[in-house]
Amino acid sequence: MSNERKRKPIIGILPSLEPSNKMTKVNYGYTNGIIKHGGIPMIFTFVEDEADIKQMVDMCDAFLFVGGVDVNPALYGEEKFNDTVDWSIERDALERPVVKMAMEQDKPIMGVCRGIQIINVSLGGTLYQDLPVQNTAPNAHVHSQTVGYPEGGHNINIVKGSLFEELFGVEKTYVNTYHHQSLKDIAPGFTVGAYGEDGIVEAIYMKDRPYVFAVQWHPELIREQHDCSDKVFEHFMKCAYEKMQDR
Ligand SMILES: [Mn+2]
Repeated sequence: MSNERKRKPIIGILPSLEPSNKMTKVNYGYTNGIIKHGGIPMIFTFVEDEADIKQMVDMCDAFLFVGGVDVNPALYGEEKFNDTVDWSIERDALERPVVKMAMEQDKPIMGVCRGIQIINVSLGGTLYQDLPVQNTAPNAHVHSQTVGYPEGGHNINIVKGSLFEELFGVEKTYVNTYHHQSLKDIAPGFTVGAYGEDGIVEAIYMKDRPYVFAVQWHPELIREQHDCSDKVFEHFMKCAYEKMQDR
């Protein structure tokens, strides 16, 4: 007789950092989205030793890279574009190796906002450093809404035949938007799954690993109002269960 329940996947969350307040932070929307769909969130700390980082990675079944500040442009071979560009040395130093280790271990990865950016850069892509200045599309959106959802967001067009069309079952959906940077060159192996109507990349995934994906909007903030955002978490946890190794 056994009363052991099946183990739930442990989701390593790469948190935000507020050095001025000596705090690491994660919005409840992320942890609650994971819990709702059957995972256990575990928040990383800012250890520096690569072997220590690896030990944390080994403990997790999947990884969530959350929103926050810019990515250091030196990581994709560019100089700082202007004074609006402001990155976290600590987050870059932790998240880059975690992306690479998670890929090596073939575990699911989800990125949100800064998350899509650090995943793209860590695997060879580049960014627009200051989107309001560099987005010269005639119909350029404001990607930093100042009012709540749904008033302040923008539409995204879902790419036909993509993972996101499969998940959402729609051609277009309205998302929130709070990002200073966005994807320029897409890292090798990734496919775009959604664009803003101004052409800005709003979602990517790997065709041969559909459990590695990321979005530019903030699904954790609108899960309860926006079905597609909840489906992002649902898909992530489904992948985490499927890829979870027995141990
Ligand atoms: Mn946007």
